[in-house]
Amino acid sequence: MTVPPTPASLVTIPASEGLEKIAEVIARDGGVIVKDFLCPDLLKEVMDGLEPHFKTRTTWKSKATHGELGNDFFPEGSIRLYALMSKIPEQLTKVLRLPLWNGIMSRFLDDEYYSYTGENFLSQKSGHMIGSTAALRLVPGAQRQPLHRDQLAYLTRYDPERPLTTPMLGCLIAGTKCTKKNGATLVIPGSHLWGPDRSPKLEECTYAEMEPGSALFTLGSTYHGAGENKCDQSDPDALRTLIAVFGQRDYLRPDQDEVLTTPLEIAQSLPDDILKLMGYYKAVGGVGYVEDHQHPIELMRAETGVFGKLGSGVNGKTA
Ligand SMILES: O=C(O)CCC(=O)C(=O)O
Ligand SMILES: [Fe+2]
Repeated sequence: MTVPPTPASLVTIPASEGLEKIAEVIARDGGVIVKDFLCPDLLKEVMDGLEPHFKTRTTWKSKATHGELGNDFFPEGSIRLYALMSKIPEQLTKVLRLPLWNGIMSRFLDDEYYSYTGENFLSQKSGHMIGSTAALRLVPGAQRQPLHRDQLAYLTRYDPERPLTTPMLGCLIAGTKCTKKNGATLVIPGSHLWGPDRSPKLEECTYAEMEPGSALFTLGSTYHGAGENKCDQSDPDALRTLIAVFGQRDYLRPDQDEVLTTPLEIAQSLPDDILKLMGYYKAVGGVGYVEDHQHPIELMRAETGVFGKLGSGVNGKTA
């Protein structure tokens, strides 16, 4: 009989231990749980702000608009709220200003760079920005999510020469208790050092069980995924809610923002192949989405009715 491997464990560190220790563990294990990352008052403000929005949502239909990440990537039976700046701007502003959130993002995403412009030596340090924000609720019956590396959306290959280089960092804040039973995130510590040909196995996972206010930080290369919610409706911890505040390298975007700089009247008259070059469609891995992982053009069409249909698209067809 083969004995299943014992999963490596995920370390929990109180926020008060400070950035250095936290960053050290993330670099070593690919992730860490930071206890008391949000104080109870701010956590309450965030959750109170989210609740009315959750009420407007139904459970996720997994095959909706995100085939790029494979079928059933987002768990059927989860309730997902995206673009939190449009929903809880004041509360999210407070989270984004937390020195620890910024410190962790900065440590793994900010880059030092230099170059010559003529004889001039130009030294620069890049920063980080929001990659995406979401509130992820699992209700009883929600299915497990496939194990994945978040950086898959950016089509980033693992580079053994620079194992800690990732385009983005995950930050999942526990809005509720997260338990093995209600769907705590499954994580494979150490998997940030795996090459691209090793597939993640369930037996290698540990559960990121957390108290409200704790946060799970993961490198973009660390395998993880939402657990299954096996609770009864009557369970006091039946709902599992995480607030995702993901960061990414701030230079990962077009040099010139065509979508913002082109007036709507002009953009509306352009064919789809040109709109694609301008950024009105997601990239192949899914980055550049709006709302529930839709292409930006879908949002524009819903608002204007005509977007992308007036011009002649690729091969004379419109999308
Ligand atoms: O809901 C979770 O526990 C994890 C979610 C996640 O990994 C994702 O959506 O990328
Ligand atoms: Fe993920």
